Amino acid sequence: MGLRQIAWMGVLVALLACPAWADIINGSFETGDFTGWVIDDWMGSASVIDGGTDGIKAARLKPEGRLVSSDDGPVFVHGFVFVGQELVVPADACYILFDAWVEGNVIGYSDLVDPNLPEVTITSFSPTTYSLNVWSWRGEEVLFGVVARDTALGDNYVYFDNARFTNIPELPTHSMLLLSAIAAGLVRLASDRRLRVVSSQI
Ligand SMILES: [Ca+2]
Repeated sequence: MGLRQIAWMGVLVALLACPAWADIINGSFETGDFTGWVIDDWMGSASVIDGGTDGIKAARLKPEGRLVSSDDGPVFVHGFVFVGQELVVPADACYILFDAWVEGNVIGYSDLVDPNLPEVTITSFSPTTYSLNVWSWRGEEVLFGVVARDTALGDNYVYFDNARFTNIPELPTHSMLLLSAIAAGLVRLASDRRLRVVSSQI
């Protein structure tokens, strides 16, 4: 890889990096516990486990629904676990990003105010980065969190990790800037080569 390619890799990394604020306490569960977070686990349990998208620690929510007898036979009543944090959204933040995934018969939800009216639904079985738009909440206090609800009996989990704010604007804008930068670099590379060819012919 030449110096020019290394330079462009650096530009790419800088553009894609998500600066983290200190406003989310223990956002990656790096303390190994729920310091900074509030838990509601009246129908299940929550724990911090080894692993996660950073290979260190992540939260695991385990809702535990149950069968309740009724005139029509047993009915499944879903479990419920919530892990959240009260936050003041930074004035220049664009999104909260977080990584989450599910295992078993379970669905996760996330929102900035009321997870029962979810903005994001978590159904991926592999680690996925989700985003919540915080533009209209800048400077205000919100309750950000993830809810886990199971849909059948069994070992059902929602995993949650690496919550952070980002000030990077809309992805399409971001991508266009990136493509423009790459295009400009390629044009320049091509003109440099032409110059070299011309000069070698003189
Ligand atoms: Ca983590």
